[in-house]
Amino acid sequence: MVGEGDHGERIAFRTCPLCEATCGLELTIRGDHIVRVRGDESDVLSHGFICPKGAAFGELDADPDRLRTPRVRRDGRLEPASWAEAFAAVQEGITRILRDHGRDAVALYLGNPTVHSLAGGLYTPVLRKALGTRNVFTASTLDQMPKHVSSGYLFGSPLAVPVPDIDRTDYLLILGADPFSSNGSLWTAPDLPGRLRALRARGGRLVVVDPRRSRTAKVADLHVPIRPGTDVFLLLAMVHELFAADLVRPGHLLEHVTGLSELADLVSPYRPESVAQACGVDAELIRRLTHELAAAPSAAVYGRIGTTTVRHGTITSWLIDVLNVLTGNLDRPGGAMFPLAAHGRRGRGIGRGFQVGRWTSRVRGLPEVVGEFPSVTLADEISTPGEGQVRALITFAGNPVSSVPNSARLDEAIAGLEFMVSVDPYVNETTRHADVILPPPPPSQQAHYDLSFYNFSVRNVANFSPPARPMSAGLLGEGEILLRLAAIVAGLGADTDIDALVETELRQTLAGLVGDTGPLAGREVDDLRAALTGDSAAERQLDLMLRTGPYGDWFGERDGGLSLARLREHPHGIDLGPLQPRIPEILRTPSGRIELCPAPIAEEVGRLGPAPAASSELVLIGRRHLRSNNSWLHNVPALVKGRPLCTVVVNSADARRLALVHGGQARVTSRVGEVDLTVEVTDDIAPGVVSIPHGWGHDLPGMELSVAQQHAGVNSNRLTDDLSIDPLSGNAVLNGVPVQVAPLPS
Ligand SMILES: Nc1nc2c(c(=O)[nH]1)N[C@H]1C(S)=C(S)[C@@H](COP(=O)(O)OP(=O)(O)OC[C@H]3O[C@@H](n4cnc5c(=O)[nH]c(N)nc54)[C@H](O)[C@@H]3O)O[C@H]1N2
Ligand SMILES: Nc1nc2c(c(=O)[nH]1)N[C@H]1C(S)=C(S)[C@@H](COP(=O)(O)OP(=O)(O)OC[C@H]3O[C@@H](n4cnc5c(=O)[nH]c(N)nc54)[C@H](O)[C@@H]3O)O[C@H]1N2
Ligand code: SF4
Ligand SMILES: [Mo]
Repeated sequence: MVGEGDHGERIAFRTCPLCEATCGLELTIRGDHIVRVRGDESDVLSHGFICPKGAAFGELDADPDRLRTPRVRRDGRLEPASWAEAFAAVQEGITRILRDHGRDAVALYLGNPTVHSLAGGLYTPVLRKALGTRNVFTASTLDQMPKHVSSGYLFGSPLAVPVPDIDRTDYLLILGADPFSSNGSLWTAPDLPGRLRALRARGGRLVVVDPRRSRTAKVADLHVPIRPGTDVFLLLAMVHELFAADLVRPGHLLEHVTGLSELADLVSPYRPESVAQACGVDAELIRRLTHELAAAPSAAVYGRIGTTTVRHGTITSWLIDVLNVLTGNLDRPGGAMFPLAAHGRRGRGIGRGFQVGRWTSRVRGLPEVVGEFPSVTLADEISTPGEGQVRALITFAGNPVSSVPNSARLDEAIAGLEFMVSVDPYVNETTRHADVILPPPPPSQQAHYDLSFYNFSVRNVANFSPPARPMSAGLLGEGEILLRLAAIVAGLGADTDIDALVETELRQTLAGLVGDTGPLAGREVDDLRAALTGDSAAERQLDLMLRTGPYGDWFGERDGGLSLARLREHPHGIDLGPLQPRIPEILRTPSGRIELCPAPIAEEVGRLGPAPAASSELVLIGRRHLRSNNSWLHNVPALVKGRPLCTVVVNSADARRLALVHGGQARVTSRVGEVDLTVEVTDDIAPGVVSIPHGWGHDLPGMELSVAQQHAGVNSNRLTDDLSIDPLSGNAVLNGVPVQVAPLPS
């Protein structure tokens, strides 16, 4: 929504795309400039909350280093080019490789902002399908893939991820997440700090399990420091204790579960005493936590990065939901619930279940998971010669050279590619290797609707942001960029009439709906097509999804239902109410039940064996800071000012033992590499654990990030190990990496 104000200023409302919280921003725009950013007080979900990143939206949007024209490599240099020249270069580079070496010779890497972009959500699947390669990699295997696999086995659908019903719960157990810094993940709840404070103010209890006294741990009723990577044992012992103390009460879920007795057998070896040493958590405390959780009127267990990016991420993620089920807290108000997004679909309560490994990666033989391979093996596929070797790479909204373990090796591999094209606004660690860079418009010039995060939202809401500013001359929408790439790799050529293609697709979907037995049966395709609104193909597609969704107007068949036009009339969003129970409808398992003890998980627990003895080996974990976001916000002056954020945090006992001093320099070494950086000594981290944030190390040659380069820091993924993965999901192990730390002469 855009309104004219005094002094030629106007206000535009827009959902912030910078993290999963989806806060409403109020942008004041003068001429062509965003002159002020505030939280939108009327936003139905965020109610005015924003963080420093949202406040810097204007600066980020106007970043002088942002590319405003494509780049094409000529004589080794990335030079400005027209769109026609850029697409012609892509066509030439890719077509040759596809023709000579087949589809698997071209790999695709999709990065995190893909899920923050409407066009990315709608059209990266089109590109993926057109490309037809098995070599698909995404940031998911650096992040939450274990949760998808766990949900796949438990509920039959990798996307059925329950979220804590924070505003109604009495007890919240958080493991390995720091929402005070991250603002929540797989958990869309703007102002999580405020919501957590409200939980405590109404007498609820917050417990945080984390090797660090994180910002969230600092406000909790109880902080339980744990040895990194051992949550799996803590949780096994908690499930054991539920059975041993006769506290298993699935309640309303009882008729919807299978595998209870197999589960009891599986956890029987894990008495709290048998895991206490490995976890560094007292057996009595494990019992107390379990009894508190069982006794709470309502409760939710939630885990994030510290429970997924670890050696046993999938079984850890599975145990979290097992606890939610066994205490009767899954799918009930105040527990862990499944959102139903406005563009989402209700299920049938039964399905084909979940499967991995339909094909395997060429070099390491790693199973496909949700149609992709682990990002840790991208370097292997590029560097290992032979039939099926990756020779070209397409990156979309990704910075794998920064984000993937053993980044130095991946950097070298990518440098050796025959051809690379990146859809990205910056020349950064990764895109400096590209032959062609296709820049998207700045976020203020793109329409926005959160196709991803409304699936994890603590209330069902819908909010559409039209572009706040018209697209600058010389730019191309992200949807058009993706569709042109898709046309090229499909062999249709860069000049294909992509509008005609999407129109055909849209009409096919409509034809399916009118030919179906649903509410649109018997209606005319032409009438429905004429009724769709939207200023772009992506917007029309969204309109269709909203209108035929669970709250949709079904083209007039349902009074008061949602449509894009209706959302446009509500620039602060529409609240669709608190979360509602969804079991059994959401289940897609063959049994139509929650499968508590799926075979692949039981086998993995079998391989896990007993908890190891206490260890004093030094291990590395990460951390996030409110002013940062992965690798790409360090070029905004407001977000990097002040003391450097990229330091190694060390416990005071370790510092004494290793002769490290606060403010001094240290060298951190792992199996794969080493980095030198400043030491911070504190007792907010457990002994035996050190922490370095990821996303830094902006000092590689050929980058064009003038601010970030002055605040380079070091890349923690020069230390993380590409050979270390969670076996069930292929997810990278980013926490609990063995390292040595030694002082450097000052
Ligand atoms: N050691 C360690 N490593 C980690 C993590 C960790 O905790 N520790 N965290 C992991 C996690 S959770 C994640 S999600 C990954 C992220 O991994 P990646 O997705 O590979 O990295 P990002 O830093 O998010 O890079 C985003 C890229 O998108 C570009 N971009 C920004 N906006 C847009 C846009 O609108 N359109 C397009 N096309 N591009 C855009 C940026 O310039 C940048 O190049 O990193 C992972 N790596
Ligand atoms: N400010 C900011 N916000 C972000 C991002 C960002 O980079 N900066 N990134 C976004 C992305 S892509 C994601 S995926 C989310 C992540 O969201 P969160 O998971 O909430 O993010 P983190 O702050 O990394 O929290 C992980 C916590 O796990 C702890 N930890 C590490 N290892 C272990 C372990 O073995 N066990 C336990 N129990 N804890 C452990 C760490 O100390 C840390 O406090 O944040 C999103 N939001
Ligand atoms: S919390 Fe996330 S969505 Fe909200 S303003 Fe900050 S970056 Fe944007
Ligand atoms: Mo992430």
